[in-house]
Amino acid sequence: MALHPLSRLSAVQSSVGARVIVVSNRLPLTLRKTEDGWSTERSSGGLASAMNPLLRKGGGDWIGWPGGGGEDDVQGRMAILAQWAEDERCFAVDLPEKVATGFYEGYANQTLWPVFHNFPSQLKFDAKSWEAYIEANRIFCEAVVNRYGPNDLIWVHDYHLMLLPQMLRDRLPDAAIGFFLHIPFPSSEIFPVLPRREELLEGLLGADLLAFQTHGHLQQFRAALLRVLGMESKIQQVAVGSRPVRLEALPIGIAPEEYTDLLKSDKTTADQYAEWVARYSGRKVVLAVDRLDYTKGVIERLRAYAHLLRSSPELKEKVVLIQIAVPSREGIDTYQELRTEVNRLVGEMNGKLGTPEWTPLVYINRSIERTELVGLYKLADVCWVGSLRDGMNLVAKEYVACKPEGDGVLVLSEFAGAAAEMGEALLINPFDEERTAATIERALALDDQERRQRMQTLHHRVLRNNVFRWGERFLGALQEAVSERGRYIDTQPQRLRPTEIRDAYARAKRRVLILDYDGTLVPFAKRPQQAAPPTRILDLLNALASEPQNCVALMSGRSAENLDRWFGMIRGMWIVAEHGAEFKSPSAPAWEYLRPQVPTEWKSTVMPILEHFVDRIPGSFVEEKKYGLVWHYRMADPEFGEWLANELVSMLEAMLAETELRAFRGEKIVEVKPVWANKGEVLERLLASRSDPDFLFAAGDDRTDEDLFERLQSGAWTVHIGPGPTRASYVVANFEALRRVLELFAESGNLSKTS
Ligand code: ADQ
Repeated sequence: MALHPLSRLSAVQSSVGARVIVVSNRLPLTLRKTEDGWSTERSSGGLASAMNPLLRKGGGDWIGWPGGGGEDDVQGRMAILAQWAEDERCFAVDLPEKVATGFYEGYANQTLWPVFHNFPSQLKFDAKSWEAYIEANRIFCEAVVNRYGPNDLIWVHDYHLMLLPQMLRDRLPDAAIGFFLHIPFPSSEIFPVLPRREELLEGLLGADLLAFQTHGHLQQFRAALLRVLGMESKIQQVAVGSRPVRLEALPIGIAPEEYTDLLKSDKTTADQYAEWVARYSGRKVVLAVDRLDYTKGVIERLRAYAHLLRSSPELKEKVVLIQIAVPSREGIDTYQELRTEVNRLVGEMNGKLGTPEWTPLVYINRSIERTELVGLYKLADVCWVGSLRDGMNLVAKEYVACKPEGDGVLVLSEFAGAAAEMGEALLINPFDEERTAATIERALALDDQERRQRMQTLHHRVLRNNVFRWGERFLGALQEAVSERGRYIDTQPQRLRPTEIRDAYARAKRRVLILDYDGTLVPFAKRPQQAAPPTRILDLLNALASEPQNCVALMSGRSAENLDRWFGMIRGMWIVAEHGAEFKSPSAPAWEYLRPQVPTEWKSTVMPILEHFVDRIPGSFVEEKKYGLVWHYRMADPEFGEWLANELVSMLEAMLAETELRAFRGEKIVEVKPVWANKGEVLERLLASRSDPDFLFAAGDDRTDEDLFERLQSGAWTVHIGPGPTRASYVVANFEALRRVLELFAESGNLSKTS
């Protein structure tokens, strides 16, 4: 016997063991005004379908907008809302009408929705609707804070509430906050189009966990972080100061029993199904079920269907397309225009292609009951999901759940998130009318064995990757993210205490000191040539290198020629150039190379790109090194420079993805170099020359030093100069503070000589 969804729900809750507060724009219940006053209706739509069974009796709270406002029967309305809170633990957030309109019909659905679905041409923006969006998020924040108790898990849903995670973080700094984006995240070409994009990203980063429908969307989010905020991230994590934010791809599923139970034993479903079988006997049924939204590709589908009927006359009277379209966002002009256009097309097609015995297209423009929907899923020979862009698309999964025997074909747009995990469907590009029509024809003619094989594989996957599993994975990841937060803080660098390190230095017998140059021993100069070492630094390095217990290495991104000129005279010191690509040890007279042969032909491709950036911002210039190319923008306008640097890195990252070259950002530079030319690689050579050191010290201020810190074992004294995230164990405020530490080393060396 199939398990009821609610019993699964308690399993989710008990395995998670904490109370969950779900926050979404809409509650799963909606207020409706009838002649007798207010009544309650259960919402349809992806989010409600997915979350309802997960939370209905699990003891969690759901916070959202209840629909229906105004001055009518205020008392009756309040009474119903009180009942919802009592019986269903659904807590209504009331938004003033003006705020609700600007927020929902304005910024959320006319600005965010089109941009996130790759329709920037549909974007409409005004500052007032943005203010309303902020205000609505603030009101939601207040409602969550009022319900929050220690150890609750807060789960924020979707694009309406992208500012909420940070607002909550400000009010509840220790709370566990997760965010799930149901819609796609756009590419980094499109995302920057969005007005107020920085605030939105910063709003999201208040969460402990950010989850997306697919890996593709997650990667696009990371690319936007880099491009818009200049923030680097790892596949699964981004650091916001000292707080980690976990990143996940968690495709949503459905509650299969909600469909299969009706299929097995519901009388209305069975009666409807029998009636339709009789009505459509001798004809193949193709089904499409959508909210009436321009992203769902309804018009494209109708055109492709017309194309099919014209190009394959043998299908005449042999096929019917049933298009269900639920009215949606009717307060927005674009949606009304869409509705008019669909109505026109339906009339035109049936008028031109139909016969007295045959209506090729059955169009239903209303919401239908699930009992009916399941009957249609069972009936349909083909289900046609043609989204131009979709976060997931639950219809694809619902249809597959209703095909336990495998007697149906799913035709699925490759631009729906569902395509990432439903490869056995016949995939289409819905923008290609002709090929889409050909795929529908193929679906109608697919042989029995292939059809069953494809559908049964899909069916098992949809049953397994259901909404309960999704919920469990999300809440599990959220709890892990919160505990990672603790571990992360434990591993944050401490301030370096000069006396403590001086004592450790004095006690040691075999020391290794690795020092970066620019930003570490000296401040940054406007041009690289201007940063020549002052006598004080040369004396200090001389003193440290002349200690017999010391092995000192200067590691820099500068060229060998430059370093030789400035430091060649210091005896007993290793010099490492171009981040480790070349080095000179005290025992060898000449420079050695980490790799014997290094291709440099890539420079002629990358150079014009960097030069183009030089043209775009006065004061920037390109430095050519043996192994790398560097774009410097220290003397350029700082804000524009940062912005262009983000753009340049995003562009180069995509271009260099398949090569051994990487583009990375340093202090006011973007450098392109081979990935192996890094300070971590050369470390092995250095340590081989001084086996078993009892004092290992490395200091640096930028990204290239992080490679080194990562390679050094935990007992090493790794020191980062200045603010910013680092893998080092210690930090000092600036190059002067580091210099004082090195002076302490030199003094303690002198003391041991005189004592
Ligand atoms: P939606 O854009 O609403 O959801 P979708 O995933 O297709 O899109 O879900 C629609 C839901 O509404 C399905 O459960 C379907 O059965 C139901 N439905 C559709 N037409 C109906 C009708 N005429 N009558 C009754 N019910 C109908 C958003 C994202 C999606 C994402 C979901 C869930 O846009 O990409 O899959 O959230 O994360």
